[in-house]
Amino acid sequence: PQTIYRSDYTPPSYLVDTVELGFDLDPARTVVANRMTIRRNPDSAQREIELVGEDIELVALRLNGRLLEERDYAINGTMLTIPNAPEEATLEIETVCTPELNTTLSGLYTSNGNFFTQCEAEGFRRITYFPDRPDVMAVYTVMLRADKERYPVLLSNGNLVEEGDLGDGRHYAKWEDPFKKPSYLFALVAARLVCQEETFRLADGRDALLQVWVEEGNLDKTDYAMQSLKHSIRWDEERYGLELDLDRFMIVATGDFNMGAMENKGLNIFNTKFVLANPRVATDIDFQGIEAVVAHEYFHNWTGNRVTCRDWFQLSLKEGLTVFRDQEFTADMIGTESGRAVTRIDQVRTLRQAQFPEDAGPMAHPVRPDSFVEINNFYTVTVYEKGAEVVRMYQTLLGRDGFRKGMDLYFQRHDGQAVTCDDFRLAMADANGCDLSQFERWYDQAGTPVLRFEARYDEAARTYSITLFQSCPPTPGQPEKRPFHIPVAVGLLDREGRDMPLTLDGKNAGATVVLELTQAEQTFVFSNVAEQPVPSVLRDFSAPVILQHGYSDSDLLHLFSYDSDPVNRWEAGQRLAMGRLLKLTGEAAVSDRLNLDDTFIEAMRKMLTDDSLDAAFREQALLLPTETMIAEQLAVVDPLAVHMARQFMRANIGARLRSELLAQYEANQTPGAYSPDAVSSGKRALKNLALSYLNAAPDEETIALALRQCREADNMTDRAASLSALIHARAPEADAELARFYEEFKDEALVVDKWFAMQASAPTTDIAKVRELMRHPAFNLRNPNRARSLVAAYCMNNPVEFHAPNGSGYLFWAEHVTLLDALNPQVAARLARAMDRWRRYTPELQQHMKTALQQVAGQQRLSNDVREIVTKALA
Ligand code: B3K
Ligand code: ZN
Repeated sequence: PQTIYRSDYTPPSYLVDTVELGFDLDPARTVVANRMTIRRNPDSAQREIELVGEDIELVALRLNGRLLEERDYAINGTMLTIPNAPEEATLEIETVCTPELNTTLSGLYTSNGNFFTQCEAEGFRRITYFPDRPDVMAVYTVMLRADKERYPVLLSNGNLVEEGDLGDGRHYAKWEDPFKKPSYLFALVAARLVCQEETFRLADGRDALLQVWVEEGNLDKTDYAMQSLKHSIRWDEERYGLELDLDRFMIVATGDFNMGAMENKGLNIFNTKFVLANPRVATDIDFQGIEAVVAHEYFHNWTGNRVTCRDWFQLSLKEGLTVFRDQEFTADMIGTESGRAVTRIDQVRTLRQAQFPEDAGPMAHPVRPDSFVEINNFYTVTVYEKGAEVVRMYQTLLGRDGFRKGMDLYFQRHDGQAVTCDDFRLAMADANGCDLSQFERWYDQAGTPVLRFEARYDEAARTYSITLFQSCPPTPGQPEKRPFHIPVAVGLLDREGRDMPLTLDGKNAGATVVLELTQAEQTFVFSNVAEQPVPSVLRDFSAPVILQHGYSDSDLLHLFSYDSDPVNRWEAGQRLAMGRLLKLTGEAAVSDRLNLDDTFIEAMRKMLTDDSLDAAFREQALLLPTETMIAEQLAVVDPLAVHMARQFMRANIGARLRSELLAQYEANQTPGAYSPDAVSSGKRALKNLALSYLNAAPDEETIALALRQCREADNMTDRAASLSALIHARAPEADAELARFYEEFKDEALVVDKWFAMQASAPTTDIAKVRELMRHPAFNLRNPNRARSLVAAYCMNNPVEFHAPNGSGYLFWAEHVTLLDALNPQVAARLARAMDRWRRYTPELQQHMKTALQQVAGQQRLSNDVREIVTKALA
């Protein structure tokens, strides 16, 4: 496989102005006619026409009406080149493909008999020969022809301009997208579907038609997606002055999809997981996911579609920015300050759970990578979530108004263009008259910066000085790092826990000040400091860094009780827990007599019972760091010891706070009709956390409680939580409840996924059990959601069983990465990443893991996707 370098970028040799596509849709043999007007790119030195095509059969090629013979062009692998071409030309290409055999779900494929496309990143080349790169933007017209009975609905990007009958049982629809777009935003759907639709008045007075398309029988699950879409349109108008630019906006759901959803112009295609919801089948988390993903894809219309990426190295230009926008939307939708904080805490948890490990492992890459083998491997938490943190830092440094000015300038300069992350950074800098050149390092340097501070109070001078130190560990290909430009939000708490008014450089700086750290080491001096404070550093998680703290237990308890910044208040609790979890892990490896101090339990008790705090916040504050997060703190990981330590802590909380947990369990019931709003879902979250702690130290009463909830729940959140509690408690009733659950929901694919995932991720499911589940009639490796719900859930969310000392989990992994790779390389490559951190485990486990990795690497036929992952892991 070939490595592609960012530094090798050259402009396309030819530009495409218009594309007319004609599809004769047939699952076994679809004929695609592509007629393009092209012209030589004045910015390119290259003179040949360059097209790419993959897994398609070329039938005919015409240049300005003349049929080309084989000697007129060359095909080399996926590349088709035409030398000696004129300045301007009409190029016509006819190809054939087989959608029903396309298990990769990239390009044109069928799902449950319906046609869908997925073109990002490089799927369009699986539909026709094309300069399939995002800096080639063209205007598309699409003609779809298909059997009328089987495919009554024919959709593509933009506006419907014509439809009708073709006689012979077939019909057609013609679509025009007035906006120039890169090929990765092309989409079509030909299907038997039904829709919920609505006209919606836009800010400028125009009416837009909004549609959510699903299979018949799912129309009772589209309300929330439709509502989320309307909220998203409104929000983008109000917050950024960005309007929907089409007369029609469609969302279509498919059960076979590699990721969450796709922002094709005017025709977003979604995984059913992020569309379908009602209280019976979807949890609070599912509702949240739908709102966020619908918003994310909608926001791409401006950040991604109107302004797109010059090349795939710039992916975070659209993804980091759009994730930031959907995060802000989610926070605004909740509205309250504490609600915002809870969403921020969720984001920090995601970074710690997934991005920091990625940044410290063999796949570590900058937000703007320097090279890749397979671009689909770079749709990562680094590009998305760290990318969003980078965008957030502009807002932290420039303020909301300054950030908005930067956005306005970005669109003013680049609407209709394919640009780079530098263009975005320059728009931010120029709109605010500031220099953001050092900020470029956030795009170029991989690894999570480590921040440390030393502070000194001078009683006589009434000054408090904080010295901040930064460093960044080496990552593959980047041994040395230069200092980052880091916004560090700081507040000082007095003895009573109140914020002290801050004076910096003689100026009043309020309760929280953003210190700009640009050197490896820098000192900031606060004056008029009346007493020795406790510093609250990195408030609101103002930068994606690891803060190595030197806090004493009493400092942390102080912050946990009083910090006015809810994120740092939560953080103090996490640090209190983490310190103990690490100690317990060390002890668990050598002894079975563990101990947890009263101080910690008392802090938890106080938090649990503090009714002045929202339930949602208390739930976050009581949730322990995950086993993955604990493992990241250890030089050598013994997953069993980590699991035992965390279980011990959970059981202790369950037993020692039993009466308080029971009281909160009752106090946070949500009677009446289910609503997914933040207050109700926060209550359910706290109630169900209480149930899970109680059942970490199970007895008849706690099991009876879970069983009653499982039998009486009228919504999936409560049903799933109680079933999970029964499984984890090893309750004798768990199996019967699992069976009843399956029977009740066996026709709801997304709920069956939950049923598999719940079992696969439970420490009660060992290798024999997971293999038995693989033989269940409802299991299907071809469907990505189902494969993830069982195989990936076991390999990634069940650490103690996956890392079984005999290596059985790793063999299971190797077997299924290989099987999946033959079907769907993208899904296989995600699963392959379960081994990323293999070098951190005990020597015995490492040996087994290496064997499994080598087993995969040694396969004759392996996709570039999986090969890149295992090669980098073994390097
Ligand atoms: N842009 C798509 C992701 C495409 C992934 C291709 N392997 C979804 C999103 O980020 O909105
Ligand atoms: Zn996106």
